[in-house]
Amino acid sequence: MNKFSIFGKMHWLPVVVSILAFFISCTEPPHTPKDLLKEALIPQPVFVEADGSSFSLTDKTAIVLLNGESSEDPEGAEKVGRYLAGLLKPATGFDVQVRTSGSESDDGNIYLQLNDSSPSGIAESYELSIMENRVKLTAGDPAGLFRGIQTLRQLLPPSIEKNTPQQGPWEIATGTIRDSPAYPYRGGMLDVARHFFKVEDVKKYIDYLAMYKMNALHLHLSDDQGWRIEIKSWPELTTRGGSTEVGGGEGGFYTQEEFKEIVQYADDRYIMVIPEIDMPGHTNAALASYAELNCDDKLRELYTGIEVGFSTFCTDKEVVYKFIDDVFGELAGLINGPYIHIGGDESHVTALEDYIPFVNRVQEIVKSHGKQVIGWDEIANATLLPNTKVQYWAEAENAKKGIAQGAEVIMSPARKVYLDMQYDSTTRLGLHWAAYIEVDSSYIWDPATLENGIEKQHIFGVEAPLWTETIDKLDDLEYMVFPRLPGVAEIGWTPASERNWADYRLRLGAQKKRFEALGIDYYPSAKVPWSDTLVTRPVQ
Ligand code: IFG
Repeated sequence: MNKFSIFGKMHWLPVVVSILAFFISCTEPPHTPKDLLKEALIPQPVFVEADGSSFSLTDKTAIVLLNGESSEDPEGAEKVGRYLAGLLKPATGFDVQVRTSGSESDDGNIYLQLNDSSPSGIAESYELSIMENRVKLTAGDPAGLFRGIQTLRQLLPPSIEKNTPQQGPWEIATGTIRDSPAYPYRGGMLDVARHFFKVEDVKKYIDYLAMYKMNALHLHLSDDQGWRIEIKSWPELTTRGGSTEVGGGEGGFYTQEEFKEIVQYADDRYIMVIPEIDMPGHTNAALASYAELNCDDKLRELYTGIEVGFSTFCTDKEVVYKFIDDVFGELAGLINGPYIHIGGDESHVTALEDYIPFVNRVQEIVKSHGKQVIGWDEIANATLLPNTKVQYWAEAENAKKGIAQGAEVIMSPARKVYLDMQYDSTTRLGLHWAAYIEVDSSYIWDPATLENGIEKQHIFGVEAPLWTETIDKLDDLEYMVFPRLPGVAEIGWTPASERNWADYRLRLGAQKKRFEALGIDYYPSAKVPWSDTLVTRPVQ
């Protein structure tokens, strides 16, 4: 008997396979972005226009550098092109070629064009034009191209951030983005004095600043608990002053070669490094390294606690100014930007009549080395040099004294952007002397209206400090920095008129998969609708 066997001619197999394929394809279709307006970008660009299709990045895509009209810095465009190729490779597996010449005729490429000015006339501006058959990014300076790359990066699926090959497709919604920063200075500060962070961790922090179009890294290199930068003419500063930290750990310091490595890494991301040597207060590490810096010529003990305001340079000894001149002379030769930060905060044991001439003289020393001064808001009690900038952290009256002298202000209100503040009373890390700062509180403010008397035209920019009395590892840094840092970046970049918490919280929630892809240990604030499925801006 010819029994029908299910293993007869297997005519049924193709039918089963196609039914299975249909159901699989219905479960999780790859996300094909079609609406640029729904993409969750941080900072929110100034102008976005969608045209409803998508561009596909493939293994045929090349990065082609177009010669903009008389661009001053052609190698800048190539540097950005190589950075982009490096960004794309790990997750896509594509060996994206960077071509220093080529025409716009070939389909599927990304074109970078560096012009000698931008339509907005604002530094770091860019225009990103995404068409079905090509992407074109133009800017008036390499930094603008670099900022535009960060937008392009956020338009790709979050899996682009992974460092192992991922499943595509790699599609980008089409349209046009024109963008430029509201403020020229948008920074993050890292206190490496209370707890030392090694070069690799500082580079990671620079990566985070770069992702959100920030352009300044303020490194707090010295304090009561530690001196973190090699000064060849005063070696005890690091051999002794760098030998410990809060809690008594081993501390550490950057050799000048390591510091130059940090500066180069930042420079490659169009981020300037601003070194701070805090003075005349917050100086115990130096006072414990060289007896002559003390008025009584007695070496101080190393300090591993977290009190402030108990130390001061001896402001009436000439050797102190020789010391400062040597330190700033060596530092000035190591940095890529025009600024040196002289601190000036919490000099509680320095008499005001000594503090003022001290700050006046230190500004002249910085100027003699070709750099401009930034200082905490207390320095406004001195006579500020024309380019000196005042960093507002606690006393608005000090900031206004600076404005009265014609100084610009960097806005770092502790109650809004001190990232070492606890989110709420349950946060296991951080302090709360200024405020508990949840994600919404850190975002819902406008630098130009926060304080009467401090208006937009007085403001150079914003900066989010991370003090590290209670932070000693990268995971803890990430927990305090994310998700508040992106909000500060948006405050520095996006005009206040374009910002509101109801919209921002949705865009922030859509960053979840990006944070996870990057291995960022962020604080999952209940204020934010963290979203796994939505990689685009939920419809409002
Ligand atoms: N204030 C001190 C910092 C640090 C901070 C911790 C400034 C300018 C409190 N000075 O902020 O050294 O201790 O939140």
